[in-house]
Amino acid sequence: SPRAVLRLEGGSAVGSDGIRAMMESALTARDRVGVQDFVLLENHTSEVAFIENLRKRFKENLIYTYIGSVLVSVNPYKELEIYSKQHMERYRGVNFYEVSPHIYAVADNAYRSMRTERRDQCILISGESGAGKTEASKKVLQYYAITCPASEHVQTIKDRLLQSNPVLEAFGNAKTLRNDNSSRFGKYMDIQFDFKGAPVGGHIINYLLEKSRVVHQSHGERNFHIFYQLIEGGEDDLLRRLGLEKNAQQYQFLVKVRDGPHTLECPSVRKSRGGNCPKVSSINDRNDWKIVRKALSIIGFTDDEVEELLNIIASVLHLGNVQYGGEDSGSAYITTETQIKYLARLMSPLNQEQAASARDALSKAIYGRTFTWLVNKINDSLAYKDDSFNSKNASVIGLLDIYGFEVFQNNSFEQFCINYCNEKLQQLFIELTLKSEQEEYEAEGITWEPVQYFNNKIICDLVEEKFKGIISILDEECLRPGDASDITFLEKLEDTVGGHAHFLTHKLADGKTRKVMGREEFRLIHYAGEVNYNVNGFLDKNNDLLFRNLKEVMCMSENKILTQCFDREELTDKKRPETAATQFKNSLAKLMEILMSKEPSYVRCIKPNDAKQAGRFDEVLIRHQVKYLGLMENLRVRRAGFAYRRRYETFLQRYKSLCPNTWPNWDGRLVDGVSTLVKHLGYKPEEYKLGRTKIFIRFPKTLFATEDALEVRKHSLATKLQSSWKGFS
Ligand code: AOV
Ligand code: MG
Repeated sequence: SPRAVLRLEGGSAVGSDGIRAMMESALTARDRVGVQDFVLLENHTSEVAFIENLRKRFKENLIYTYIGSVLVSVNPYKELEIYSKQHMERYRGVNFYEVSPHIYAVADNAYRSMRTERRDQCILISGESGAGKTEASKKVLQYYAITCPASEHVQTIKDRLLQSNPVLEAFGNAKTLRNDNSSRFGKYMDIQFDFKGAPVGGHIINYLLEKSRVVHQSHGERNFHIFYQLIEGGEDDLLRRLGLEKNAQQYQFLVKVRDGPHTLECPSVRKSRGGNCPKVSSINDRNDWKIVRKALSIIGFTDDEVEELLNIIASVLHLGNVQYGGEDSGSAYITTETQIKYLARLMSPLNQEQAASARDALSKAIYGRTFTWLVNKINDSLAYKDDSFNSKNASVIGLLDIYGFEVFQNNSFEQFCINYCNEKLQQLFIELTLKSEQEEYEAEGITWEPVQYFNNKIICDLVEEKFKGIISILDEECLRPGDASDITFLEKLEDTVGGHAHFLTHKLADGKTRKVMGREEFRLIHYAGEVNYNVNGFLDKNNDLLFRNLKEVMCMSENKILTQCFDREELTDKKRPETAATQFKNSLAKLMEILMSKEPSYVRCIKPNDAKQAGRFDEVLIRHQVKYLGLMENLRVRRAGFAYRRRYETFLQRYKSLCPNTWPNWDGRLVDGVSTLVKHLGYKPEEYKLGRTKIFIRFPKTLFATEDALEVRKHSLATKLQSSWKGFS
């Protein structure tokens, strides 16, 4: 109940000092900690009131608030004591509204819906970079691992599910300017449950790893965590075998700073700007190494496999240290003394620039494919192998944690893909929240008035439409022989989508130039903000080509992982592979289908400040997120109809003591019982509606009044009881 929760959250003691004190304390608690569900706000159309409520709660470390069934979460940037086993227990099997808002409530609710309705669920976590998506998804997984029933086999799966996180984060996360542990790949994880509700298997789908990070990072950012973990934490023996030194500064891929996206490297620049940020105060690479190494074993990697995996990681670092000089003839030669003779042979017909870029392409390919191999390997270990278990009969909860919307000084192809992915997710949110709300009213036979939304479909179309979307145009330039370049791509964009309301370049309609934009940039007006993309490198990254002879060498490798990553068939395959953007687009389309087939729960994460600091509530930043996440509209939709809805049995059970006709039991039809009850309570006809299975209450204050009446009733019962005790003694 809202009141019960108010007391719970406010922590105020409700003693036996009489009902007035009790009511007052409940009310002051509400003043202090705000409302746990935004639909209870008196002034629900006011953004000021919305943000004030968030702020009150944030100050009290109440980072979670509902909008109906959507959970809004504000990143506290500090450890809170709300994730213990006791907390988990508190949320098990309890109704959404009976306990204070929590990610565990969302997890539990999805689990129970899956169990009782036999319907697959998914939990969609969104928000910008650093808002807390990955942390939230880990909390959900931990909740299931701790609270779901387990046998010995299930325990193994639970452990593996949990341990897949540190491994994938080591290889797929990195420090960016926005987040010290930023996901650089998208992840969708299915957790499969058997008929007893025990997690018996899992499956992960990964989306577009930002592999360009392997060869360059912007100032203040890092390469993937695993490189530093290995160098900082790797045992001396191991490092010796891998030929690595215990000093990240030795490796060009770890110290190189290149600010622009895809700026061709220049040795002199590199020398003068060496030293990225190998150490980060919030990260303990040495310790993380131990965690990752242990996790690999738990997941089922043999020592040999781990060694081969690390061989690859080390090779990438060595590869990065291969450097080229220029000959008078223009051909490159390798200046570093390394044993990698094949590189010398293969790369010398290229000029210096080409050789460096071939080296980088190889490094990216090796790393990217190894990452996919890793995901497959984890999937093998999560697959349920018992023949008696038919995975088709399993119920599934899907967990989506992708890279959040991001804007940097310099934005390239990767940001374009990441932000496009966020557009798609927002689109899904719009469709599903609107749709499900509408469906509920329909199913219950209640008339409803639709609410106006900003629909970002227009931006999704701009990016993905056939023939005239940005990705199509990019592909066209990638396929076009001759003079196609990043700049001709930009020109084509101007010709084709120049007039689009969400697209801009430096060219103004009257032929003048827009000064704030570079000549190599286009701007997209995303749902979450405006982003300038520099087209430099778009074609290369989209083509994602690797010299054939480099592939051949990889196929000949003795490293078993590499030979699995580079399949010989690829060498004979004449078909042109799909471009990176098209692959991504198609995989997102598939993802949307998967998500649409499940019942969604939403977690909307908000980042409180850009400084990654605890206790700082940056109002401007938060207001912006509230706006683009569509939270006010979400609230309006929720309120446009009815603020509260309860199944008849739940409603009757809770309030039946308030009416002599329903107390202690109601024998007739539930709907008649509820009808009798609310009439007795004095509900006016415009305040509520009776659907097929639920009562819909329009205003929160109606329910509050009923809750108050319940408090009074309980109190008078207690007083009666007390006086009868007194009579005894
Ligand atoms: P993200 O997943 O949304 O960003 P994370 O989940 O990695 O963001 O959160 C960023 C950091 O915020 C974490 O490393 C924690 O330090 C802190 N944090 C987040 N949630 C909590 C919480 N509930 N309690 C305590 N600290 C938290 V990105 O992957 O960059 O889009 O791509
Ligand atoms: Mg993340």
